[in-house]
Amino acid sequence: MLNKKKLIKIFKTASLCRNFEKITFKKIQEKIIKFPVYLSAGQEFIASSLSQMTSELRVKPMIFAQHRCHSTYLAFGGNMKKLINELQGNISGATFGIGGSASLHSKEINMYGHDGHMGTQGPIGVGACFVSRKPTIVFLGDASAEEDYVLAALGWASTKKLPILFVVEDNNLSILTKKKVRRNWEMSDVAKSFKMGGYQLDDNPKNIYRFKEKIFKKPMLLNINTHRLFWHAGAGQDSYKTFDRYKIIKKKLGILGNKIDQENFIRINKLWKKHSD
Ligand SMILES: Cc1ncc(C[n+]2csc(CCOP(=O)(O)OP(=O)(O)O)c2C)c(N)n1
Ligand SMILES: [Mg+2]
Repeated sequence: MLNKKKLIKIFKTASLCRNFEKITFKKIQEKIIKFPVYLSAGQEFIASSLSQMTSELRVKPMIFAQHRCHSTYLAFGGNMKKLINELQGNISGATFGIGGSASLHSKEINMYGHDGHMGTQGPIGVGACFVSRKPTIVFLGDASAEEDYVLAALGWASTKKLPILFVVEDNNLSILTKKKVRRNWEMSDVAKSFKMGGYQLDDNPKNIYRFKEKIFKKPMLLNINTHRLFWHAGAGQDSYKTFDRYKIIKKKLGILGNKIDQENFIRINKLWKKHSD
């Protein structure tokens, strides 16, 4: 069960991710960042909860993310200075200033940069897990999960009983196209049909945390419903009514929630200033 102490830890990580994206949003508007940026605000409790779970399990998984990966990188301990530099195209960036927002790579946290083709992280992650048998997390968008090669990779992961966790960050959108327009099935059912654990849940940390003891024992897929706060790419908002888990949990934590949020904002702002050209 997720107790208050652990919830606060997860919130601290989520707050780091959220404030990073909030400030990055401004930097895009100010044209300090000059290439496409995929903000992950709204979805940060997924990576934040999983990083808490893996650290409690004392597991440092291989991480295969996709384009919307800032929160994944930060939540699992990626260096923020290197991310700031990366977003400005500097050689001191996480991927030497040439990977950009979508392909964050970090040897320190075992995170493999994405190549930009939706869903390729599926078969690549399965292959890496198959040869190494190391605990692995593959993050997929709800649209990327639809790619045929992802489905084939799920089958192989199941057949070989790999210690792999597929996480579908289901924001119900492929750029602007809703899931119901694209398909009439769910990834959790696909996983079950491949004889692996397949679950449908929301991004409330207490619901994600429930899977702590189950992950990496056998292949499993968590389809986690979440909400993208900002545009697919760049700085803008599709709707001001979008559900915001961060706001709810911050409110629940009261004064402490506000304090953590403000401290992160000040700290990250300073860091951005220090590392801006
Ligand atoms: C194979 C391929 N087809 C199309 C694209 C263009 N494209 C980039 S992101 C995207 C939508 C991705 O949606 P999803 O996987 O749900 O991730 P989200 O952006 O919602 O986080 C599309 C169609 C691409 N990058 N690769
Ligand atoms: Mg999506």
